Amino acid sequence: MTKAMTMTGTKIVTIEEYVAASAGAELAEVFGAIARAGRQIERKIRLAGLSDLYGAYGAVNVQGEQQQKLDVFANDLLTEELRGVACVAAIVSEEDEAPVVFGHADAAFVVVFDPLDGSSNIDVNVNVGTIFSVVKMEGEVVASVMKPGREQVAAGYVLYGPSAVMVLTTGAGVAAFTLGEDERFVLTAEGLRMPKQGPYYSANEANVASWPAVYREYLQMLLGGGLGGRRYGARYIGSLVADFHRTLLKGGVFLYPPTEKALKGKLRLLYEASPLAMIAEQAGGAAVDGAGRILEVQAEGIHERTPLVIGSRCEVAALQKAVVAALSATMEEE
Ligand code: FDP
Repeated sequence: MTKAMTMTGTKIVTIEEYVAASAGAELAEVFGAIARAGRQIERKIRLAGLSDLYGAYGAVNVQGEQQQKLDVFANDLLTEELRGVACVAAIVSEEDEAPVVFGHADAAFVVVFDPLDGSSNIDVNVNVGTIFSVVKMEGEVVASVMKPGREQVAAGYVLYGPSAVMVLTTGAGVAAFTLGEDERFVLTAEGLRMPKQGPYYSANEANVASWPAVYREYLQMLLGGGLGGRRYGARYIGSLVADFHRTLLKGGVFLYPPTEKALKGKLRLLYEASPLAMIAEQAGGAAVDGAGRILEVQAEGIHERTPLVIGSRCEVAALQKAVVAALSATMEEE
């Protein structure tokens, strides 16, 4: 990883400046809007206990999940900030059943996002995040966002933790920006690389009994030193952005396999798995839905779910190999 300049260094680079230099002025405006929303969301989360912003909003979203007050706040903020950007044609959000179309003529992009991921952690003051993906507007909005993730123009997330960090890629490596006291996200690392193999696995092990056998065996293999003799430790926050951020920096694997109740897993393809997969690959890591690369999956709906295994190349490749072998053994039996 290349350490970028810090607030104490001589040169400070903001997100807008970085994206303008690496990917052009229009995309810089999109990131500027997300950064402004991220800054306000961070502040609301920090002060939520003082302003009665914990707890349920009283409605259920399209996923059938109880919306939290901060989910609604974050969704409204991102929507309104992005509405103000002329090159954004529409947004697709976890919290809205259908795309919100802005009516900007000849707009180049659609932004897809989960405004506040991990929201069951909000009330207990544990890290949450915003995940987003930028795709080209080509024809209809829905068709534009349902293309395989390899066609994303850019992707990123904001992690609201002890510090607020935005990690992003525009297809030329991964950079991280930290929210400073002057309310700007400034470049703090670029050229981030995920270790080839890591020290941790990250999964909700309460579900193990309902995972397919191949995932159970994979976990046993990790625990038994079957991957180069490494003894893995367990880490699970239950907030995807935070679990992914640790995996990006330290290496290892995060997995949310299919379960008996949720055959396609729990996580969403377009605004959770795909953007994080783009970041993982840009950092030298990998992401699969079992047998296949996440970035090749053709979506069938905007709120589609997918199993997700993401992290260091070594751990992800081992899982993928095991799933492919299990599938071909099943096909031979049939
Ligand atoms: P949450 O339900 O709190 O919003 O996709 C949502 C998500 O959190 C992810 O952030 C997290 O990785 C996962 O669900 C946690 O699911 P489990 O509670 O089933 O472990």
